[in-house]
This record gives sequence, structure tokens and C-alpha cells, in this order.
Amino acid sequence: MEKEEFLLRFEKILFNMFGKDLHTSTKKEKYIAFSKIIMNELADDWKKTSDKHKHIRNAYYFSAEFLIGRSLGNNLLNMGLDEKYSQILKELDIDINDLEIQEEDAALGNGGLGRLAACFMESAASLDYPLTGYGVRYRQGLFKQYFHNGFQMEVGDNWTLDKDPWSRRVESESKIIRYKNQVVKAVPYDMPVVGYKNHVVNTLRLWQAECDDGFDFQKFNNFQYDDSVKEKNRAEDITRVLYPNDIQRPGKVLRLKQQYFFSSASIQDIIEKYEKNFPNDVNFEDFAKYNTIQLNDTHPVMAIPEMMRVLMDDKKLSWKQAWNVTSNVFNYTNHTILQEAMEKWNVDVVEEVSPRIMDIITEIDRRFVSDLVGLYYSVDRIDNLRIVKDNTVNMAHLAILTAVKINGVAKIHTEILKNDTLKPWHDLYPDKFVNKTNGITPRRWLFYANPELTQYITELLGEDWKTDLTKLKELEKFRDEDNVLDRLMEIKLHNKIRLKKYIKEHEQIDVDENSIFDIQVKRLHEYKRQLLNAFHILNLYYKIKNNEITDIPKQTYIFGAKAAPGYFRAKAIIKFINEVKNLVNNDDVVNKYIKVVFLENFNVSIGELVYPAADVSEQISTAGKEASGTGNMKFMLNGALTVGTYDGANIEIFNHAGEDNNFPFGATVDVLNSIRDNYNPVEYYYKDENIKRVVDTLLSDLINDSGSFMFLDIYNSLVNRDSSFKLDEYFVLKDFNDYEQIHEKILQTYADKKKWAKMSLMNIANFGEFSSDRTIKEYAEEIWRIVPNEKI
Ligand code: Z57
Repeated sequence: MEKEEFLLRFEKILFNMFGKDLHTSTKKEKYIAFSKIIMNELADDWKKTSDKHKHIRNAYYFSAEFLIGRSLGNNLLNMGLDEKYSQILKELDIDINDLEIQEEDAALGNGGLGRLAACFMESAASLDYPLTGYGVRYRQGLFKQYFHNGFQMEVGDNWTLDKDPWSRRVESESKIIRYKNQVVKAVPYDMPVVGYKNHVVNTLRLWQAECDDGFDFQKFNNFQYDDSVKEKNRAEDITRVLYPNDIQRPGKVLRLKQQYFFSSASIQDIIEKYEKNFPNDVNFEDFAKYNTIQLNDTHPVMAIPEMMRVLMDDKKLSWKQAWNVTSNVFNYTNHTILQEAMEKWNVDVVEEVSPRIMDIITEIDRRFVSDLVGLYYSVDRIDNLRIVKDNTVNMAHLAILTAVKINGVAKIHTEILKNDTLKPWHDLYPDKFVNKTNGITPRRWLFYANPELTQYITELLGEDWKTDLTKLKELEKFRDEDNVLDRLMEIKLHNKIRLKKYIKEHEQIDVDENSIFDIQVKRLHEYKRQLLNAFHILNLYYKIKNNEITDIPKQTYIFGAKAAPGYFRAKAIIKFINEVKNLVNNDDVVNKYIKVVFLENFNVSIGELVYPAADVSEQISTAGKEASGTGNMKFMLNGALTVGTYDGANIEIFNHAGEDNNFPFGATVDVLNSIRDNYNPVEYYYKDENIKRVVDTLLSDLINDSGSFMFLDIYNSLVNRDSSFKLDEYFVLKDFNDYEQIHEKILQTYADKKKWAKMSLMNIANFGEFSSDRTIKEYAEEIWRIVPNEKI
């Protein structure tokens, strides 16, 4: 499209939608009009891609969360149109970046699990795999966070308020969802998933619950006309809001209704498409040859009994026929071993959602038990495996029994699943278990977020590396070239200045771009140990105050984290970090050396500014608890060095980039397992003056929690001997001294700029393994058994 044509279309949309022109329209209106133009630009490719998927084997990614972020900039980049439009807009005196930042993040996810789903969709499109995403179009995404007197406050995220140009409503493909006491309409909103410069546009189909007037409700349930408004709201409630819990499961009926809602709509959709494209297979005997479904955690597990229901009740298959299809279609990804995340639903709750689904689950369990009895399993052994036990449905067990393949998300995590958490299942079905280490998309997290580094790597290596990230390895040959190392550090400095400006504008804090940027951004959870980081900062504070250290390099400690609104202790830790921040920043001796920043409302878009600016990446979870982590990979790709425990994908990062090029520390899983039963943090507290000093700060007058008793709660969780619960469950005190030592090493290393730059280069050079392209290729070849379209 040329400039003149663009201008015509642009003005036409601005006029038709808003009655305005180039001069009178706001930036937001321009963003919407521009996005509409880009949606039109990709329409042909979108149709062509979905046509190609019709008669081949397809994979489907079922996920309650897709943490997408903004679309405009990323779609333009993947379409190869970013420079062209930036130029055209510039000639109209419009800065393309001004339009991009108008877009609200689509925050339809909590953290790692949801962002992983978004990266996977993008990689599949970039590799031309026939993968369709299915999820929920929450009217309200993850809450927005702000701080009031250091406390986290939440406000709703009405992200579609000023239009969502990236969704296409497909009313005609709506589905009916039947609950015990309710019938609702699921309307699909399709979002394009643009592949990287390959003219592939896959689909992310998100379902929204509606109850519009044109729909014949009388037919399905007999509510009174007067109650129709209530009924409409009750329908819309189902997709009203994303549950803001990362890891912890909410045991609410509405949550199970959400899960059944999108699972049922998606299963109906796949079956309907199959009948349309394969009309001769009336008994669905070939269904599993053409369709495979990945369950992202247990959130979409209701899809299993739902598939049985549709095949038996609607398509009139026998149980055996239906089970033969169902047990060959699903795969399941486990994302955590933390018990509080394991979804277990009371039988009454499942029945309240759908009695028929509960019947089917009961029957799956009954037949499974009878098979095990046939194998002469003992009662105890059977009990460990049951789907329904103590009036509770174990969703993971249902997933594992039904799945063809089950995977963990990093090597150590898969080993823990096999040897510990899911051992009884691994003993029964050893061949089902595989590992698929997570990855991240380099398009968003490098090409888009860090254009200067991307450009420089291309200058050094040529263009090839951009479609094969393992070629970054070639950077290693520049490891001793001073001009390359200098340039890398110069780019880092520019990205730090970019973040510095953001911090000045949004947090009113002056930070020094020549200080070490040490960053921990992730959801707030005790196992991720933001508290350990805060204790380290406090320890530095005391050491500087008491002249125990002088002449240390300048450091800026940056946090970003949302706590689940109902997670009291996580909120306490946020308040604590904010208090430490004020203590440090307001002390004119200490703030010469260190500053602390807590970025409000950390999200995907802020991440795009943060990862490229980091010198040090904090990945300090208690060993064994972080299944993989993916933030660790975003930092690595942008040249930060990792200070991290031997946990999740950190271990694989250390192995690929070199332990010597990072800062591993802390107790390993084996060590923690061997000391767990006898661990007594109170001893650490009394025997180590530094530990006592930082822990006692919680109860001192230096900081205060405004009478909330939050700091007392943290204190008690660590060292209150009268408590009935496990003290310091996440071994903060155990790892404290190791963490202090590794930070000393970081400071020493940073003093040698050349050495630091070289370590940074080695991390970038060895990122290849952590591209989600590698991950998706493994899923495609080893689990889904699908091939790229172009190769058919
Ligand atoms: C979530 O974000 C993760 C696991 C869960 O069970 C739930 Br619920 C939410 C995260 C893990 O904590 C990360 O370690 C992992 O990298 C990510 O999922 C993607 O696999």
C-alpha cells in the first residue's frame, strides 16, 4: 500500500468510526484506525492459512490463559511492515511509537503459564504449524496494580473499553453451553497470530459468554421475562473476569463454570469442523488421526468428559468407541509441583456445574479401577491413582489417565514429576512421560523489545540467525574483540537510559544509568523469594550505615510483582519491599550507593522495557519449586547475567551459557531434601548476626506496616518458635549467606567491564536452546506429530 492510498483509507476509517480527521482525532483513535488497516492487510493470509488447515492433521492448544500484551507493534514486525509504516506515518507527522503505546495490554493471563501460551502460538505460526489456540475472552483481564502508602491496590482492567481492533467476532460460529441450571451462548472472538515474515496467520479463538435477546432462551430454560436482565448478567458473569491467582487455585463454582465453558465450546467447535471437513467418518474412527489437543495445565481438563459426552450423547457412539477416540486425542502439560496449585474439585461442585459430566467422570474412574483390579493392584496402590476419591475429583489424575503424553516444563521438573510427585503414575505408564523445556519468542523479546541489539547482531552475523536462533552461537568468535564488547555495553547503556526515563516519569526516582541494574520481575510468591532479595538490600543498608563496607559500585535494585489479591503474605512482602525502598532512597548516605525501585503494575509491555536494561537477572526460587521460569530466558537473551538457584530452567541456562558466565548459588534440591525434616531457621537467626539484624528489622521502628501486622506475619513465618506450621518453608535464612557471597562476587566481576561484557556475550550466544521455536518443534514432532504446512 502506498502513502496516498494509506492516507485515504486512514482518513476514511477515522471519519466513519469517529467522525474525525487526521487533525481532530486523538492518538487513541488513530491507533484504532491504523490497527484496522493492518487487520485488513492480513485478512488474505489469514483466510489462506485457515483454508490450508482444513484437510490435514491439526493441533489445538487449550488454555485458560493467553497473556498476549500489545499486538500492533509485534504484528507489524512479524509482517515485515514496521519500517514501511513507521516511515509513512512519519511523513504525516505521526510517531508510530506514540500510536503503539495507546494499546491496552491484553492481559488475559496471570504470569508464566499464560505468557508461555502466547509465545507458543507465535512460534507455531512462525514455523507454519497448524496450531489453533482456544481460550477465554475475559472482559476484565488481570487487575491493574498501584501502591498506596506502599500497599498494593487493585483496579479492574476493562481492556476492551475503547475497542479491540485485534478481535473478529464470529457470531455465526457460536455454541450453546449447557449447565445444570443455565444455558449460555459462547461467541468466538478470533485473534490473528502472525508468523514471522512467512505470510502465515494462525488463529487464537477466545470465547465470550453472552445472552443476547435474539437468542431463544425459552427453549432451554424457563426463566421469567422480568428476570431477563438478571439472567443476562448471570450469563455474562461467566467470562466477566480472569481469576487473579497465579499458582494458588480458587475453589469457586464460577471458576469451574469458566473452565467448562471454554472447554465445551472448543470441543464442540473441533467436532463440528471435523464433521464438515471429513463427512464420511461417521463413527469418528479417524478423529484422532486428524486432531490432537494440548491441555495447558489442568484448567481445561473438563474437555475430556465433555468430549465423551458429545460423542456418546450427541453422536451416539458407544462408551468404548468414544473412549477410543478421547484417549488418543489429549496431551497434558504439568506446570508445577506445588500442592496448593493442584486442582481438586468437590463432587458436589462438579455436579452443580453439570451432573452429566460428573456421571461420566465417575464412570471413567469406575472402569479404571476395575482395570487395575484386573492387574492385581493392591487397594493402597489403586487408592493413590483414583480419579475420584474422598468425594473429590483429582483433575491431574483424569488428565494423566486420558493423555497420550504428559510433559513437565524443564528437565529437573520432569524428573521430579517422574520420581516423586507423580511416581505412582510413572510406574504405571512410564512411556507417557516426556520433557519439553519451555522457551520464549525471540521476536517479541529481542527483535521488538531490543531493536538496537538486534541490528548490531545482524551487522555481525548477517540475516540468517533471525530465523535460526542457534546461529547466535557464532557470536562466540567475537568474545575477545574489544570493539564488539564495547558496543554491546554501549547498547546496554542505551537500554538502561530508556528504562531510567520510564522510572523517572512513572516512579519519580532518579537512577544512575552507570549503576548495576539488578532486576527481579515476576509474580509475587513466597517460593520465588523476593524476601531474600529484600533482606540482601537491607543487609547492604546496614553495612553501609555502619561503615562495614565502603567504596562499593553503585547499584539499582528493581522489582516488579503483582500479588494475588487474597494472598496476605505476598501483599505483606510488597509492603516490606516498599518500606525498604523508602528507607534506602531517603538515606543520604546509603542512596549514594544503592537505590531501590518497585515498578507499579508490571506487565508484558513494561517487561519489554525492563529485560533489555538488566545487568543482573534475579532467579532465586527455592530449589525444586520453580517448574521452569521463563523470565530467566528473557533476561539471558538480552545479555543479563543470572544470579540463580539450581532450579527449573536456570540449570539448563547455566549448562548452555556456562556456570562461569553466571552466578549460581544456594542449596540444591538434594540438599534441601536431606535437611528438610531437621531444618531449624531459628538457629540461623540466633547464630548469625547479619541474619538477626535483617530479620529483626521487621519488628523495628526503622520501617512500619501502618498497623497492618503484616511484618509480624512475615517474622512469625520465619522464626516464631510457637508456631504450629513449618518455619521458613522456603529456606530464605538457609540460603542467605550464599546469596550474600554471590552478590559480593557480582560486584567484583562488574569492576572488570571487559570480563562482564564477555560473560554477557556468552549468554546471548547460547540462547538458541531457549527459543520457543525449539520448544514448539519438539512438541510438534514428538507429541503432536504434525508437520509444517509448507512441507505437505
Ligand atoms: C503458572 O504461571 C505456572 C505454573 C502453574 O501451575 C500455574 Br497455575 C501458573 C508457571 C510456573 O510457575 C513457571 O515455573 C513456568 O515457567 C510457567 O508456568 C510456564 O511453564
